[in-house]
Amino acid sequence: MSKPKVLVARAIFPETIERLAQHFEVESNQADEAWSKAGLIERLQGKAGVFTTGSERIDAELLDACPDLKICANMAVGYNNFDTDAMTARGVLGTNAPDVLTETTADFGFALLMATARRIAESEHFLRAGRWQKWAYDMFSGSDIHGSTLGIIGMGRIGQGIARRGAHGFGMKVIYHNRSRLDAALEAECKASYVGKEELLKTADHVVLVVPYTPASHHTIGAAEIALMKPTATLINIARGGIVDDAALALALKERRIAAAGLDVFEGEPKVHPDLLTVPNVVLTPHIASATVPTRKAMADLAVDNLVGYLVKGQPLTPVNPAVLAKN
Ligand code: 8YV
Repeated sequence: MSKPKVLVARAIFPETIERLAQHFEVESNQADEAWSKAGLIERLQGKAGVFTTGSERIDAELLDACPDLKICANMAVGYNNFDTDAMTARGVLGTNAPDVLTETTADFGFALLMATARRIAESEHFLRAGRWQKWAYDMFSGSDIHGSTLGIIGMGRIGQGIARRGAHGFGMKVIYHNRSRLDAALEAECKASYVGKEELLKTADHVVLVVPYTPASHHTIGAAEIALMKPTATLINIARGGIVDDAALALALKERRIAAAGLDVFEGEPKVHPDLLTVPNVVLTPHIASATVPTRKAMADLAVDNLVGYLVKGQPLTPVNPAVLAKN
């Protein structure tokens, strides 16, 4: 019997391709060419599955043009690149890659928080530029992490990981806001107290964003929300581009209405709002929160497991629209 065909949309570990090849006829993109939507659609003809990374938009137009497609396996926990309604309506399963990146991403959130609050990137640029002539008592004074108030918006697995690091490792007071409140045991474990969004913005010394992107979470932080924050506060976005109004943030940073920001994700990335590139009080990283070799391998493995699980064994591991399974 011939093997089902799958497409890997972006360059990936060679061992990921090898694993897929044990079960499927694989077309890959190891040259990491930038495919247009039409190019992606063309390559998806006859394919039962696609391995996506979060950059490929799977929408009604694409699905209608690819009638053989049964599953889109994202190598990412976020899946805002999927139009899940359109997928469900056409019986196409989507899967994501949760859990395997939680601790790595929480580590990075904390690293970005510390780099931002303690002005590590800004002072390093100063040093590299040969501008360090003498020590001064007020050189690059930042804000403390230990003992401060950490406000987390989005208290899923990654948010909880950040809360644990802050509360247990740095003695921070942790407050959070989320669509739903955690159960008491989980709140106690994270040493986190539930507050309204406005209270969080007004009282936190450091605000970390970890909410998934949906139309409802678009611009969770805009000019009005920034205006509520302390002038000494820092804002960290490791969630998704579009959760923050980047233009409003760039202006606020320029006018020092908050102290600093750390951003790993951007509206319209890989483009970055030009004003963010010129303000000194922001740390900018290119969407690398999950980027350690073991974690990226685990994410790729989970995407493969989902493709094999669904197309070969009939049972995916981490479906995002399980209604498709019920229909089958
Ligand atoms: C990915 C991410 O690296 O998992 C997510 O949702 O944002 C990152 O970990 C990125 O989406 C590429 O797949």
